[in-house]
Amino acid sequence: MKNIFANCTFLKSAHIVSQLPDDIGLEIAVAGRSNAGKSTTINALTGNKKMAKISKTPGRTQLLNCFDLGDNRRLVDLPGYGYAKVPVKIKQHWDREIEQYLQKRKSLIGVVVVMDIRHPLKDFDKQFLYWADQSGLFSHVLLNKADKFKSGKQKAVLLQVKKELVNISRTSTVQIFSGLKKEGIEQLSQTLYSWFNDPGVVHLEQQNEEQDGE
Ligand SMILES: Nc1nc2c(ncn2[C@@H]2O[C@H](COP(=O)(O)OP(=O)(O)OP(=O)(O)O)[C@@H](O)[C@H]2O)c(=O)[nH]1
Ligand SMILES: [Mg+2]
Repeated sequence: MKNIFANCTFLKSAHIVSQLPDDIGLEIAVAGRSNAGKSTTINALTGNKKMAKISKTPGRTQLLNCFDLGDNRRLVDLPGYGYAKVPVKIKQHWDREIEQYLQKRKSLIGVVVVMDIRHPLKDFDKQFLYWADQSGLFSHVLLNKADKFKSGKQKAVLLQVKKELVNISRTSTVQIFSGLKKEGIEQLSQTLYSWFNDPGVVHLEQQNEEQDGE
């Protein structure tokens, strides 16, 4: 299988939705609380430490950073949600832009939701996953920073999160991950491949359910 992520290139940064690349093809966004490791995840996935900027200061990613995977397939690194220290005006601007992006972007097929394994499924994560499911988007949860826990504890959290996810989203999947140690990359890339290769699956399933319910 060709590794499309290894051929990833930086496309552009958008301050506002209107600056994004044309809304054609297929796009996957990386979302999650500030500091959870979204940028680190993109770097690990693409094998390029400099692809997305990483910072020890939360709130670093304040733009929608777009990456090109070829054939009109893209990754988008979103600014973290739940970051309190940016000025209110900027925060409001971002909330509005990201909401616009998530609701209006036709090429968006799925979201990777990065969480710190030590603080999984915060309220906003749950709302986000619920919304993604209702909107017919794929979602995949990364329990990142797994290197902070021993394997037994990692598995316990995975089980707990799986249990809770059932009540939040019909389609969401979850895995243990460490962007730092590059653990779980294979499972993540397989998941994203499957979305790119069969982007209609979630939409179709939902349409069928709606029809069944009539
Ligand atoms: N131990 C450990 N630290 C990690 C891991 N992934 C990310 N970090 C650290 O967590 C911090 C935040 O990582 P980023 O990738 O910048 O997080 P982000 O979600 O993009 O943050 P914002 O853009 O500010 O929302 C950095 O100091 C990373 O080095 C991991 O798997 N393990
Ligand atoms: Mg970032």
